[in-house]
Amino acid sequence: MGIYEELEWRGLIKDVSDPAIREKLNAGGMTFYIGTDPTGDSLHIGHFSSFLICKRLKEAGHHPIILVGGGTGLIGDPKPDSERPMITKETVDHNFNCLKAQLENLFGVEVVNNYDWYKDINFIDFLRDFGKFFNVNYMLNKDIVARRLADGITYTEFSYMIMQALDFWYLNKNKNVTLQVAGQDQWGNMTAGIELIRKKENGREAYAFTMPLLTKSDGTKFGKTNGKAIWLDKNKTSAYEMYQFFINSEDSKVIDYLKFLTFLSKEEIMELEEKNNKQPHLREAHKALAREVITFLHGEEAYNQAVKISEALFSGNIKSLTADEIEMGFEEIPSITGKEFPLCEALIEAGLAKSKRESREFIRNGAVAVNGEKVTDEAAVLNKDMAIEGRFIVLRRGKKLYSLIRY
Ligand code: 485
Repeated sequence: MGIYEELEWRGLIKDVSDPAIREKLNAGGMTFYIGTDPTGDSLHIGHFSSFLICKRLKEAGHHPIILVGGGTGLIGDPKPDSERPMITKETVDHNFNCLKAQLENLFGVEVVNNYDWYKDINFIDFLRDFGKFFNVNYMLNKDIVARRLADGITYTEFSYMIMQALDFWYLNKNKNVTLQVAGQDQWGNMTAGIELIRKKENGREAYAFTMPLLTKSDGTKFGKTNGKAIWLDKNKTSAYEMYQFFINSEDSKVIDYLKFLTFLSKEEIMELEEKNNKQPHLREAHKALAREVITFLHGEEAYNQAVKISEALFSGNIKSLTADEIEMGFEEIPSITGKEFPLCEALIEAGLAKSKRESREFIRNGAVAVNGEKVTDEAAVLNKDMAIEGRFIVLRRGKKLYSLIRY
């Protein structure tokens, strides 16, 4: 199986600009690029699935370059529905530095900035040297522009495809880049580049292929929980949160995700597929997915910690956790401010009981746990001394209702 066939098997090939790409990818030796705009200060899991192509193609003997668009980020790739708000130059600059560090750290790949070549192009030269190669009719017919015509698109965003085309041309000329890869939404921008290279360089061929968007079974974008994106920065999405995200992925999609997001071999994934079909309750495929992605992103220690927190919360063995681990595990759980107060009042404040009478009843019946240990004394009092590392008391009522007291 060549790399092309492997990518095909993983479901990573959507559109190709030329059937010759199969042979070219299998032969190795191409320099290719994939780009992102610095619209935020971290990449998310969707970006991760795209950027993994760098490692896959590198291992097949190709040379990757990553572009972070310090220039295009100031303009904004048209979204299907509406104009993007402009971001300040300072923010783009800040985001650029964050993304560059993140990408270098994860993939060890050369990162280039298209601002470096735009900054020297003046407006007249731009119109003469590049604008002349773009027929407005051709631009209007590109999917992404056509979809915006009814509601309107500014000249600024309309020009975006010329910039991305110019990048491809520039990298082709200066870095021998002959292939651009991206998600399927980038097809129009990439083919614009292929044509620009052809026109400016006497018919020289360049190539592009797209990867499908990762979706959930209902067709919506993969990569969000409760409306929140899954970020690669662990200060924005902890390893524990990421673990929960992957462990809870849909049974019907988990094999697709393994193909997209891991380097496990075909044999390994097929074995997991069989386990997922025969014993779905063991969640072997989900666990492998979580392990592979989190270890790649944050290392083995962070992964082990995520498993430890998950197990402790599942079994109720809170005492085994450090205060930092509690903080991670309870990020989504409501908390109240700590003081010295009777347990039966704390339960009400925390929303775990409606009245003192109900509180006492819960305590008496053994339904209440403090830091994972059942408390049946109705007169129990909570204070900072009981808090784990002086910081947290974890209250539980019943099997699943939690609240955190922060000291
Ligand atoms: O020369 C280039 C300049 C900018 C870009 C690419 C080449 C960025 C591109 N226009 C873009 O908007 N990319 C998206 C982003 O930055 O978030 C996403 C794509 C997705 C995938 C991912 O980047 O929507 O399909 O390619 C890496």
